Amino acid sequence: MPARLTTGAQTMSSSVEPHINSRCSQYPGSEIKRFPVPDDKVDWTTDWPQYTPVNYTSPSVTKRPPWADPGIGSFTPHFNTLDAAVDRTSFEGDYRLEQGKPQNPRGRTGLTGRGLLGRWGPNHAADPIVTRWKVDARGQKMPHPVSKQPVLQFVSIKRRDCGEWAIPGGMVDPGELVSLTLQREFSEEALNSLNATAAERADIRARITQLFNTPGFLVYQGYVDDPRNTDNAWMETVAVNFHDDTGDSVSELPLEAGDDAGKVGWADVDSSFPLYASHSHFLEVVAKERHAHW
Ligand code: RP5
Repeated sequence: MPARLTTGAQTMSSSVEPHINSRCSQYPGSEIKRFPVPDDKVDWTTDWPQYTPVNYTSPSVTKRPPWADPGIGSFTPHFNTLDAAVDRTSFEGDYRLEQGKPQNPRGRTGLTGRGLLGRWGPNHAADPIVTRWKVDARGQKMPHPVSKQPVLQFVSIKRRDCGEWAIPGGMVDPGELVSLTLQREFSEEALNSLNATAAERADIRARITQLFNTPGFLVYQGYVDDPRNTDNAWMETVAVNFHDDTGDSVSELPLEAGDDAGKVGWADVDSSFPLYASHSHFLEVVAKERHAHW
């Protein structure tokens, strides 16, 4: 079986909505424009003989084995299963193969090939959502002025590739347990930006380990509406919330304020804060679960 999360975490089902970022005209990091796919043509079951998607795989991908697969035809991948250490199963169920290539389970994207993604089919990521309560100088929870509900804050990073704020997620390495990916990615993002002594770093690392050893709340597992998705390659993630309820654990991490100048910081969980890919949806689930402002 693939290395899936096995904590005592709860889960919440997600509704299937047509992807939007995956059809955004300008393909990231390139001059490529997708073939336009209107809402009523996203579904593969809708006959559309005029569909002539652009084919694109970034040269940066083909230069990165073993992170990236070779081209179809030059290797023999085993789809819909654990292929050696590479997890080619999908949270969306078995995906179809068209002319030997995986077909995006959420429909057309206007682009074939892999774009910027390394794997044909699902590309598995993990998203650690680390939260604390927003408190005043006396340590009292601060209710939102409009909703009157307490406000959560989460650790957010500014992505280098697009400049958008995001959850500090990353790719699951072949054979890696998702629980390890969650902690590794968070530690890399949170620690790399810090001006801290070796002793401070050791303390921070210990706090992170302690928090990630508590059972998280499994927020979501499945397809991500990521702007890098294509007809043949797409992002999937496991998003887990680790919450420092008492504020005496990772809440004290000396991160930069969450403004545009910083690369990592505590940001208020609020529906008006634009986030990368499907990340806003994940935070909405967290806010509802913890009866917080959204
Ligand atoms: C998103 O891309 C996932 O939700 C995750 O946050 C991220 C992983 O990709 P990289 O940050 O490694 O590029 O779809």
